[in-house]
Parts: sequence; structure tokens; C-alpha cells
Amino acid sequence: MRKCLLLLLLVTITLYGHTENGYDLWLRYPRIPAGPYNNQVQQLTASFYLPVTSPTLQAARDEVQIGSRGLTGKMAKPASKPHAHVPLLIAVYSPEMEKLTGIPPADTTGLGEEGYLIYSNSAGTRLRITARTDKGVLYGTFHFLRLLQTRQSLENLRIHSQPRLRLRLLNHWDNLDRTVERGYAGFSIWNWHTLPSLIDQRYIDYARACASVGINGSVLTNVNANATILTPAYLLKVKALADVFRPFGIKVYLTARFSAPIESGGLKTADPLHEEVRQWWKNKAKEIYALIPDFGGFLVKANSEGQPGPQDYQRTHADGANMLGEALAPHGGIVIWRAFVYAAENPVDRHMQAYNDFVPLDGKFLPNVMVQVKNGAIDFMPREPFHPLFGAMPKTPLMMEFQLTQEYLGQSTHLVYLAPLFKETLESDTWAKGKGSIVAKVIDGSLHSHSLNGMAAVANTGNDINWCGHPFAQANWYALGRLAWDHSLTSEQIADEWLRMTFSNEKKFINPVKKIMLESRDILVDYMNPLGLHHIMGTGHHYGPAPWVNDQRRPEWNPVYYHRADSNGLGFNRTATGSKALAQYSPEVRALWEDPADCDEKYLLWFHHIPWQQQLSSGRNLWDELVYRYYTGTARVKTIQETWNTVRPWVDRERHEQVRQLLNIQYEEAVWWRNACLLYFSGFSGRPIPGNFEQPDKTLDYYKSLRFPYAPGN
Ligand code: BDP
Repeated sequence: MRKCLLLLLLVTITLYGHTENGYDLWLRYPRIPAGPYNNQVQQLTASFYLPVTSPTLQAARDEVQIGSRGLTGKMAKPASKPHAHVPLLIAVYSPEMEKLTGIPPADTTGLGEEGYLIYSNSAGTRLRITARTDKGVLYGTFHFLRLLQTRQSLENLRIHSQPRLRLRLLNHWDNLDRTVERGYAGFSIWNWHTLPSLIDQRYIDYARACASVGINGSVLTNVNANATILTPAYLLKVKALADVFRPFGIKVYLTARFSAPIESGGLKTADPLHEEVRQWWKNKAKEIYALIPDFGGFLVKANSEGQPGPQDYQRTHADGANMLGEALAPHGGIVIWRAFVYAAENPVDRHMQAYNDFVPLDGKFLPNVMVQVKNGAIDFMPREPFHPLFGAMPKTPLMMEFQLTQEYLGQSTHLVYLAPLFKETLESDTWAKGKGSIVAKVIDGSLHSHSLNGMAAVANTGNDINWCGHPFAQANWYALGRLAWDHSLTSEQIADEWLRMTFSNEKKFINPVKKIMLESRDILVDYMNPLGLHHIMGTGHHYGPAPWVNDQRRPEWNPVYYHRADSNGLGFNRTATGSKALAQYSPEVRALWEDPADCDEKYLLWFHHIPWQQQLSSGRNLWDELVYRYYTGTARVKTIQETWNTVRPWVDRERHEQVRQLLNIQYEEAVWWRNACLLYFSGFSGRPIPGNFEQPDKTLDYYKSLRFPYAPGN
């Protein structure tokens, strides 16, 4: 019996490959199949010189050993000296070491604090990783291991790499009770209850994963902040995490609740111009830095969606930010002040409110204050034009805020690769200083000469075994880090790397699956929010379609506010004859989108109210085009399913099966979006879904009746 079971197990393993659960992310280091590349890597990693003089170098050394053991089956042996027979040298740069290696010398100027060099000889039998700092050495080590994992040539390498952005952050919307706002992958990975005494291995693996893609900061707590995190007991917990992350080059940041001086300080006010309040923050900063000398700073959401802020005291966002900036400045900390603000009392198009609040403050912030701007002016929609603030605050360092957690993009059940969305924003031209003033140059500081610069994204991690819920959601975490390091990388390059490391180097796997990834975001847009539709999802949990909702307290919480469907047509007129939001963009940008006749159709209903019978570029009228998009998007999910079934031989059983089942959900949900939206809009267009399309098998009332009281992340 036992023998039978063993045999069965063996057969299963050979048939399907060994089982994986996704915990190892892109740091799996699977064995390189026997052959010349394996031989070369074995030779190269037989022994290595990496002098350990700091925890960061220890981390680099550990990673070389973990990597070599996995990739070759033999763990690299550390050498005590950089002898001529040691093939791999990894260390902070010194001329002596360079001479010893026999590899051509390298130019270390311009490497900065985090950059590195990877040089090798022409045979690829000797390789040297150098940097100016320990951190640079660690990043170089991860890059080297990536080369091995993705089977790159090791001959004649001349790699110079340094990050284009200084701050590369994850924003965790994690609450102290371990729920995660808009989290779809379980509970928070921070176990506040057992911290600081218990250091979960997950904290270390999180730091390894972040460092491997260059992420160098982690905002631990939700922007809808809780002042408890600033109390002494919790700061000790924060310190414990900071101590774990430090060797990996990661600083911790916290969200600061603006009313903390009242809630946890017992003061009567949080007025930023009140001396006692200012002193309270100064003392708090001192207390934090005594525990965490390299504390990154505060991220603040103020006067938005019910959060307290300086406007409660008739002060400006600059008054609030500068008060915190002043408290952190002596310690080298920064303030990241969010521009995601809109107010219920304000009847102006929500699209315009942040711009109206912040543009007058340009030039009024202290040098250690950054303003963090979401990629678009509404809220992480499947597709948004770039936020007009990127073209309008030259005197302020603007930090990009993307969202990895797929709040509006299928949450954790849809396969959506977000690099194309990020790139679309980064490559948008603001025209702030003439042609070529792309968003990437605004945020990397090169356009307006800001040395403080960065990119952040709302994290998609949780305590699910694979961290992100959907195996493919890991790619978005990966892509964020890679793009923050180098925004000139293409979505395709990043997908290629990630697939090779996360799944397989087999071409028959990579090519079709990469195609799926690259198309996935456009497919989702078509079955959820085609032609510039936006914010038509379910109330509160944001799960599923609900374009009919019109009973919310605040006008801009209602989908009808955004789609403006009527018997005449569909879409939000934001031109000069409508809300005038377009006026917030440069004239050249405005010219691109102003005229409905030649406005890029992906933003058509974002900026225009279009008559149902109007003919679009396809030759179809608006109604027929809408139907076509919803049906094509849905049909393309079917194609993804079919492709996924064909790559079964190259994927371990557990992850293949998980993705297969998730794709079934994605298809069902695409049909749901399509049917619910088209049935609803058909009531305005007065036209049916043409008979050649498969007709919805449920009524609009059925879709309206659906309730999800326990949808996650809410
Ligand atoms: C919205 C989320 C909400 C966040 C808010 C924010 O629905 O949970 O608190 O953004 O960014 O997308 O502050």
C-alpha cells in the first residue's frame, strides 16, 4: 500500500512537476538543467569572495549561498581572500581588488549610494560585483542572481546600474488589527500583537523580495491612520521591523494621523500653527529617531475622506506639511503629503479639486516635503489620463502613487499585469516645459531639478501563502520595484524576467504567457470600463459593476455622477462647455483631448458626453462600439483561458490549477460586468444588444439585487 502511494506520488510529480505554493516569489532558484550553462554557473559559484563587514554584506552572502544551492545543487563556498582562483568577487570597490581579478577595470563615478557594477571576463569564468556602498553590493548581488535565473550570458559583462529614483516605496494600507484596507490577499503581514518579540521569517523574506527589485522604503501603516502607532509601545514594534529591514536597505515610514496630538498627546488642538502642537511633533520625532535612527518619515492623508487635517483649523496643506517637515528635518526625515483630496462640500468636479487645492501652494513647501500624487485625478481606475498636477507644480518634488492592490481591477481574482498601466502614465507628456516633459521626468526630478524624488505604490501583500492572492499579482509588486529603479525598462522586459524567475525559462511557456500579461490590462478595460468610462463599480467594496447607483450621500460617490448616461448619450463633459477640468492641462495636452472628433478613444467618455448615434473610428456608433468592446473584452478572457491550458506542461500543478480556477472566476466576472453594464446603458440608448451577440441570461434587476456584505478589503 505504502509503495503504491509512493509510486503514485512519484508519477504525479513527474507528470506535473513538483508542487509549489508561490511563497518563494521570484526568488525560487530552481535547478538549472544539466548542460553547459549549469556547468558555467557551477564553476562561477564554486567559491566566492565576499568580505562580511556588515549585516548588509551578510545578507548578500546569504543570498549567494541560497541562490547557488538552488541553481546548481552546490552551495558556493566563501573564500577568505580574493585569490586568483576565486571566480566570483563581490565587495565594495577598491583598486587592489580590481587589480587582483584580471577583469578590465571599471569606472565607479556616478554610481552613487545604491548603484553597482557587474564585470566579467570574456569566457564568463570570472565575475566581479562592486559598488561604493554595502547596499550597492547587495543590489548587484541580486542582479547577478537574476542573470543566472533568467539564463543570461555571463561573458564580457559590463553592467553599470544605478536607480533613477531615490525613494522607491511600498505603501501598506495595513491596519493595526491586521485588516488591510483594499487588501485581497489575507490579513496584514505585520503581526503587531506578537511584535517586537517574535520576528516572523516572513519579515525577512519580505525584505529580501523588496531588496531584490530595489524597493528601499516601506510605509507600514494605512493612510487612514491610527494614532496608536505613534505610542511608545507600538514604536518598539516598529523599531523591531526597522531592524529587520535595515540590512536590506529598507527604511520604515509611518502614516501620521494629523490629530495625534489630541488623541495620543492629550492636547486640545492639532492646529499646525499652535506652538504646543509643533512642539509635540518635534518631541515625537525625537522619540522615534532615538529608536530608529534611519526612520524615513511620515506619509499623510489629510482633509480627505474624513481624515483630520490643517483645514480643520483654516490652515493650508502647506501649513500642515511644513509643521511635520520642521519636526523631521533635524533628523533627516521627510514628509510625503498626499494630494488625494476632495471634499463633500465642494461642488466642483472631483477631477479638479486636488489641483485647485495644491497648485497655489507650489513653492510653499519646505525642502523635505514631497507631495504624493496618484497617477490619475480620480482614483486608480483601470484607465485614467495622467493627473494634471504632474504638469503644474514645478517647484515641488512630486512623488508618484500607483496602486498594486487591484481595488478597481478585479481585486485578487483577475489576471492583470499593471506595468503597461504604469508605463502609460510615466510616458505621458505633460508639456510642462515643452515637448518631452513626460511624467517620468517630473517624478525622477530631472525636469525641474529636484534631488528628492520617488515612486510609491499601494502594496498588494497579505498573509496568503503566496503573498498576493493571485499568483500573477506578484508580477505587479515586481514591476513596481523594477520601474522605480529604471522607468525606461519596457513592460515586456519586466514580464520576461518575472516569468522566467517565477515560472519557467521554457520559450513555449514564456512567449504565450507574456502575450497574455501584456494584453491583460487592455482586456480588463474593455470588459469593465471601455472608452473612458470610470467609477461605475459597486459601492463601498468596489467589487463588481453597479453603474445604476445614485443614492450615495456625496454626489461624487455615485457612479451616475461619472457616466452621466441619458437618452442623448454617455460620458462626462470635462471640456470648456462642461466641468472645465481639461483646462488644468497644458494647451498642447488639451488640444489632444478637447475635440470629441479626434480625442483618443481610450479617454473619450472621460472627457466628453457623446451622443449614442455618433460614429466612432471603427465606423460603429457609440452604442454599437460599447457593445463590441464589452463582448470582445469578455471573449478575450476565454482566449487567455485557452492559452493557459496549453502551457500546463511547464507549470507546477498547484499554481497551474490555481490560475486556471481564477481564470474561470475572471471569465464569469467579465460576463457579469458586460451584461450588467450593457443592460443598464441600453435603458438610456434605447437600443438592444444586437441579436448576433449571445444575450444576457439574467435581467438587470437580478444584477441590481446582488449584495456582497463580506467582500474583502472594505
Ligand atoms: C480609495 C480607496 C480608499 C482609500 C483612498 C485613499 O477606496 O480605501 O482610503 O483611496 O487613497 O481608492 O486614500
